[in-house]
Amino acid sequence: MIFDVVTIFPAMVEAALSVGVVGRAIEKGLLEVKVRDLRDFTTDRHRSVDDQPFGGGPGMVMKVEPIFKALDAIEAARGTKGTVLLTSPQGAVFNQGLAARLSERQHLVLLCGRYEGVDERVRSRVDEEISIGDYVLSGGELPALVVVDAVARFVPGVVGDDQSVAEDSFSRGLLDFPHYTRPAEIGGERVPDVLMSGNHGDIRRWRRRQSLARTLERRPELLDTAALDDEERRILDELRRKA
Ligand code: 4FV
Repeated sequence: MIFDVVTIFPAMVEAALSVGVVGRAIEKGLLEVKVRDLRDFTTDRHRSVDDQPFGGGPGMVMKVEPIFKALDAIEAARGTKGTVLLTSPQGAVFNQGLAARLSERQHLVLLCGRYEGVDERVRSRVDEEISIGDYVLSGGELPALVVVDAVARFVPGVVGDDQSVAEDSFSRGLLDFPHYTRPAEIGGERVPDVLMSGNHGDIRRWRRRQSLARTLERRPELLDTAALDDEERRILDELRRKA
């Protein structure tokens, strides 16, 4: 899978992509991520990427030309234009389902906004606009990194044990079950005995019940769309009766 990320802060993006699961996946060649400095696509000696807003008002707006030149260069280099994504608060709210859908594409291009945002005409070359949440950040780089990280986890081999991706929270639309590791007891708090039992059937049932109970308590709306099997539906009914 190929990612092109267009930003005025390439070092910030490269730093985040140089570590952890995604960093290793890039080293292993499972992913190709090229970070492109938007200023390399400017033509004036000040390498300007922003300008004053028509109609006045605070802040600056990102210019069209450097962004279009960057998209042209990517298309020329890759031979495909890719799926162009703009991260902005006006986009569709990102979630695991959207991550899974995007992971089916071969080539994603992520445009990172800054300042007040991009000139509206940039959207004529944007396929999808994505928001990571209803708050305003100072730039689109962090959202772009969220998208790269979440999508990359669907690429076979990126996450050591593909099983854990399948069990990732939200993959099945539920919140995750509690996790424990050594020490077995600390401050009088013991790890639940079932997890020490070695009985994998009991452990699996306990984890399912915990996921359902936590989802019912914290995010009940997720249960409307979660893909539950018969056993989970039985557990959920019991939890709801007890609630
Ligand atoms: C954002 C978000 C976000 C808005 C203006 C960048 C900033 C600045 N992007 N989800 N929330 N972007 O706040 O995606 O250009």
